[in-house]
Formats: sequence, structure tokens, C-alpha cells
Amino acid sequence: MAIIQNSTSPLVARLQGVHLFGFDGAPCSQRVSFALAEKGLKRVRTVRWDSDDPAVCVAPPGGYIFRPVSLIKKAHMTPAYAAIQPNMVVPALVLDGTLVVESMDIVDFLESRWPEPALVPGDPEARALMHSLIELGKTLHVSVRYVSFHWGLGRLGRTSAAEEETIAKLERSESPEQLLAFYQRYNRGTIDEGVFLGHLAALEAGWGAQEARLAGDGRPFLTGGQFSRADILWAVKMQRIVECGYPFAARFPHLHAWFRRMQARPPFAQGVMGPNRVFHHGFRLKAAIENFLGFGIARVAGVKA
Ligand SMILES: N[C@@H](CCC(=O)N[C@@H](CS)C(=O)NCC(=O)O)C(=O)O
Repeated sequence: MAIIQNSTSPLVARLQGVHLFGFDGAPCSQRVSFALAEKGLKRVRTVRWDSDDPAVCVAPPGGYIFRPVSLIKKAHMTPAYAAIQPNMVVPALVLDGTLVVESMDIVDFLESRWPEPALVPGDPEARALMHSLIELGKTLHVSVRYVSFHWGLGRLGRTSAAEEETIAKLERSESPEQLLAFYQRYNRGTIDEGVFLGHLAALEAGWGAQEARLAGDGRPFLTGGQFSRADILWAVKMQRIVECGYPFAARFPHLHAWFRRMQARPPFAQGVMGPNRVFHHGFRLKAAIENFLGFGIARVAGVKA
């Protein structure tokens, strides 16, 4: 589990209760807010991410304090945030001074503290499938990045020259995210269309396997009869691609029906959709216009790289 010992941020040790450093439009952060809502923990307050005011350093039991780290304002590319999350991405979670990074490790950590309701299936076979779907989801995280930058964020996803320099200064060479390498190519438009199509095809292969399983036995959840962490990870991933305008209902109807079931869960509505509404509608509108004009993601759905 990605617990960060000896964080250089003075803020971490001061935080009591649960504090989530995240961004509501970001899938990795949404996974954690979805899981917190499934565990019945409510977002009781939203404060500046770096506030060390004693009045907001203690989260009440049964709730959590949200500390939004704006990816738009590039708050994650600052020395103070890098001291909390050394890979300069959201989310990061602190519970009573213990700092955890990596979204699925955070979900695991939450499970160890709040075992009920369980987000792990009781059946060993379903549990093994959950773990393999989570591993697949982690591997495909980079593909969601490429697809959502290309067909979702577009030019908005670019960083300025000054921001690129900041990443170069702050990013550790061993960071698994390798933000600098990505932005250097993304900012200059040097990533070949085939690379983006390859990432979309990788995601489609993942969705195809799930479509077959859901269609095969009519199971309600990805691993069978019980909701699990795999549903959290994949529903949030799908949410982002839906926002890019991908035609799921036509391409993967059973997966689409499963996604509608996930959306109907109150914790999804509360943890993912509620705070994400502005981003969601903005992205959907942009995607609908692009699909209508014929250069959106719908045009390339199902096209191999
Ligand atoms: N492996 C990390 C990935 C985190 C990640 O990539 N976060 C994205 C948002 S989903 C981010 O903060 N990106 C910042 C950027 O692209 O500049 C996790 O699962 O927590």
C-alpha cells in the first residue's frame, strides 16, 4: 500500500480525521470520493487545499474534509503539493496524520479502516476477478489519459512553457506518472493520431471482455452478484469516456446498462456526479458538438489503430 512515511509537508501531521486532496473532475479522485460515499462518509466541508487553520485541520467522525487541488490552475504542480503527493497528481488522502497516495491503494486503506459495507466479494473466484480487473484498470489508466486529453480536454489540457519548466524541476525521475514526458509531446502536438487510436483500442478490448461477461450470465456487477472495488474503478473510468462522447450504448450495450446501474447508485450520484456536474455537462456538450460535426470520438469508435 502506498503509505508515504516522513512526508516533508508540515500540513500532513496536523490533519486529524479524513482529508481528501482531490479534484472533482478527475477520475482518480472520483474513485476515492465514490468509495468514501459507499462507506457512508460524507463530504462535510470543502476548504483550501493547503489551509492549516486549526479550525479545518480536524474532520469530524463520519465525514471528511475535501481539499480541492485545482488541476486547471495547476495547483498540483507546486512544491507544497509535491511535498504531499510526490508524483504531483490527485488524489492523496490523510487519515489521522497517515498519508496515502494511489487511488486504489487509498480505497484499500479505507476498506481496512471501514470494513463495512465490504467492497470485496465474499466468493474467492469473484475476488480474484476483482483483483485482475483492478490490475487491468490500473494498466489502462494511461490510455484513459491519452483518450480524454485528445477527445475531451483538447487544447485545454496543454500546459504553458513556465508550467512545463516547473514540472521539470519538481518531478522525480522515478515518478510512475512521467508527466513531463507526456506534456512535452502533448503541448507540441507531436503525438501521432495512431497512438491515441491505439489507446482507445486498448480500452475497447477491456470493455469488450466485460461486455461478454455481463451479457453471458446477466450478472448485475462486473465480478458477479456483489458490488466491488472493480465496479468503482471501471464506472469512473467509463464516466470520463462517456464525457468524451464515446457511443457506449451502440458499441457495448450490456456494459452501458451496467454503467446506468452504477450511475443510479446514490453513492455515485453523491460522490461522483454531484460535485462533477459542471465538468460533466461542459464535456458532454463539447463532445456532442464534435460528434455532430463528424470529428468527435464516435467517428473512430471501433477503428483499430
Ligand atoms: N496512479 C495514480 C494516477 C493519478 C492521476 O493520474 N491523477 C490525474 C487525474 S485522474 C492527475 O492528477 N493528473 C494531473 C495531470 O495530468 O497534470 C492514481 O491512481 O492515483
